[in-house]
Amino acid sequence: MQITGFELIGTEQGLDPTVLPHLGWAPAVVPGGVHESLLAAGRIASPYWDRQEEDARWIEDRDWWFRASFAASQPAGHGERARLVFHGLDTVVDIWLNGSLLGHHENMFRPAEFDVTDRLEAGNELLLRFSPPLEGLEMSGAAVRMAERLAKASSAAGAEDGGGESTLTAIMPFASQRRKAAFSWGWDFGPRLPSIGIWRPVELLVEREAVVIGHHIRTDALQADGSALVNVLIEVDRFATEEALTARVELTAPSGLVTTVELPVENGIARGTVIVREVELWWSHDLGTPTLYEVRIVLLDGETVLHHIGDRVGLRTIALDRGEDPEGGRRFRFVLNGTPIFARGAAWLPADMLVGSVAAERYRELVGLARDAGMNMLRVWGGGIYEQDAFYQACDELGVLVWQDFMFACIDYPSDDPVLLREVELEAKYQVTRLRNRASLAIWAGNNEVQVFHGLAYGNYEPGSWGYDFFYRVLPNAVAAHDGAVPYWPGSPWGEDPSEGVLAANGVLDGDRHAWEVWHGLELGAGGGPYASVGESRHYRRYANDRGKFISEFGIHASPELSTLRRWLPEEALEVHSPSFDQHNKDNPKDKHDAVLEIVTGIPQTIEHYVDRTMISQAEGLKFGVEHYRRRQPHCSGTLVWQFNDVWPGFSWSVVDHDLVPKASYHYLSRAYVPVLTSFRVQDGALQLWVTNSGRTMACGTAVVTLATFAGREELRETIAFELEPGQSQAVWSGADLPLTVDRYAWAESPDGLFPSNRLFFGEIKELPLGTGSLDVVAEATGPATARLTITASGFAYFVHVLTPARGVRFSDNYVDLRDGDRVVIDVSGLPEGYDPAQLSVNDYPGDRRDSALPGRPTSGHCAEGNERQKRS
Ligand code: BMA
Repeated sequence: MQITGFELIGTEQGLDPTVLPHLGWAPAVVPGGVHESLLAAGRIASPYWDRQEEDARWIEDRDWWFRASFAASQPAGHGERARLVFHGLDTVVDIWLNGSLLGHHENMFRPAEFDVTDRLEAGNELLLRFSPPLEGLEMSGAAVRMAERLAKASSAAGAEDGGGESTLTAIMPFASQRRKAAFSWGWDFGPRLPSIGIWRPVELLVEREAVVIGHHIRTDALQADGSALVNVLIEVDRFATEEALTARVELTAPSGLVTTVELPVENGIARGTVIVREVELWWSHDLGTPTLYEVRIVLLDGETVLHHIGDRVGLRTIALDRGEDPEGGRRFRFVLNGTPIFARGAAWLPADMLVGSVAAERYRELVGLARDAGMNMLRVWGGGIYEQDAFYQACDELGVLVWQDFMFACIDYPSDDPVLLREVELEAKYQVTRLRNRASLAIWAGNNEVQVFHGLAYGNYEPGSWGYDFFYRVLPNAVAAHDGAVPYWPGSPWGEDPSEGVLAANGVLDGDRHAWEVWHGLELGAGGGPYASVGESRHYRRYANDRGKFISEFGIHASPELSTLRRWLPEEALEVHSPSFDQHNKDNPKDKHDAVLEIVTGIPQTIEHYVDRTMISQAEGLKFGVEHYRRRQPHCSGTLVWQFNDVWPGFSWSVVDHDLVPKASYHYLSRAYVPVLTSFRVQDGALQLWVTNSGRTMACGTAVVTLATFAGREELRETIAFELEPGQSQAVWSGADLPLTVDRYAWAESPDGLFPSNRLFFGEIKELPLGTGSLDVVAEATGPATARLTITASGFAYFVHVLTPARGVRFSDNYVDLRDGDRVVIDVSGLPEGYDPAQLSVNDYPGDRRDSALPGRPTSGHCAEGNERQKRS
């Protein structure tokens, strides 16, 4: 039974609880938290609107009490027990049942469970007190030293804001001692808004004699005859029976084929290997079907059913290939069902600052967007949360692999502290057990960037009280003991090639790396330089130096679309670097992008230009990076863009904004992440066409390459036939002595639709002779909320895009380039009912065209309404 109907109240600390009944309680959002409850009650305004974020700061300093009453008949029957399970409490909490203390808990990443068999009455009162999440913590001397060293080291590595006070130096030295999501204290992509409250369901479980407390359906091997060896483990807690028990396990394939096994329970465990014939494997969506089997587990005492549970699991093997790489160093390559893959994806952040109330539909939509962009892996970043079940369910069903960090990020953790150590042990066991049946789970990584930060500060990775014991003993042991199949990796990034010294953790010869040479302009192991200007040192061209084996972070900022900004900033703040604008950008300095924009597009002055130009810089940069890394397949075997989504409506590296509106980069990535990619590169003055096959089958086709001037003169046309093995990437054509000048472009297309068209320019975007053509747009309604746009270009049109009139509008394609006479058909869905598609506005870059006719741009009436709503909420 789920316990609902909670109420809450906030008080000063140290309040005498006997006065509580006389105070004014308000309904609480559970699962959810304090902020959500106060928002629903109209007691605080949206912290995301304008500069209201600081108005919510007081919440983290109060005590917050939650109460609920529930009826229960005391377990009367012989052999019954009752347990209260709090699946997620955020974070420092004392719990009372019927006036007596049940216990204290301070880890949001593992449940609090209590046997209440002898404490239940007919009517029960549950009371919880959440104390301020940082209460009682003192900054440790080690943390102070770390912060000082880091400030020095990061300015030496080229960080412009090195030495300034940040979450990392001011708060994490406290917060790292307590198991709460690190990002909630503010990060370089989000505000300080620490969630507090009951963030996962509360259940009362009445159990009889024995229950299944864990299960693991693990695919150990795939056999030549089309069957799979599946290891089945059932963990049983028998608390009131001495009888011989058995566990019956049934696996039902989509075809209807059932595999059944019955296993005796001995010492709390039933284990056995079963052969699943005609196995229907789980594949990532790009390589096959993410098939799931229905699982039913029944615990039996003779013929009597004591307990039963259900699940859905995928059968697949996953491994990490770290074999020798012929170009030097070691591979870092995932192998799914025996097939080496190129991981194409992004880093996943919590879907909102307020992690307890993210709807399952939001997870489904976000993961669906990732899948639709061709992504086959999302990395759950270590400064956030172990995600909600709805996230993993979406990944399992939609065929998206998960790189799972343990929740540690960017700073030393005092791993010698026995209380923290105990919490980490329990948390690791719980989370590994919780996620081990997820077909999507591809790897566990110890943390985000703890080793690199420690290495920067101290110059070594010697054992010590900085998390060493967690990342090299506790966490790998938990993965080995409770999973035993999914690989463990000590951190993201991590690498251990001795020739790279302290930079090995982020080196190019081994392991994964975070490529923050671009954007942050740091010197982190990929080499290159010296650079003529700050802009050059952060320019996306630097990706081309990177010979890393797996790039688990690389990113560039871009503004959300103007319609999103209008929903969260007041009209007068819609100016580049207005105080509200800058407050929605948490990276420092606020004009960091300018040095690169100056080179790529020119520095934008208006908000419209800011949106377009930052989107161009991000989209072109990520395209450039992904193409470079994919050409290097199989030496490089993965690109995970930083970052997929946003925790609030801000300026960040995300490719989908907080209103779930995709940025231009999302559409560029969709084209760069297709299984068969063609890309151009200029090598020693020659123009090369590359084909990269990341599919499971041969890629056989033709590519038509043209070289033309923007004015429309075609100077070269060649048809190239190619045949590539799965996993192969190679130049299939090269043209020497061609005039590769800024007034020309190269174009590749597939006559049979095997790959999307691609192009290469020979200068920065701002240098190209663009903007002389025109677009013809035909818009037709295809249903009450859908439309089709047919756009035809006269002259070359760059960055042609349709703007979204409302949240939730989806385009089958967007931000495309069209040559003279090219036509694109864009299907639009999710329009507001009855929306006239003729109102959709179509623009390109430089975009001045749109300043004349703007029928479909979000009208001020529409946005003003939205703004009013935000202000009121
Ligand atoms: C990475 C992350 C985050 C950070 C991002 C952007 O390395 O792991 O800590 O938000 O860079 O700076």
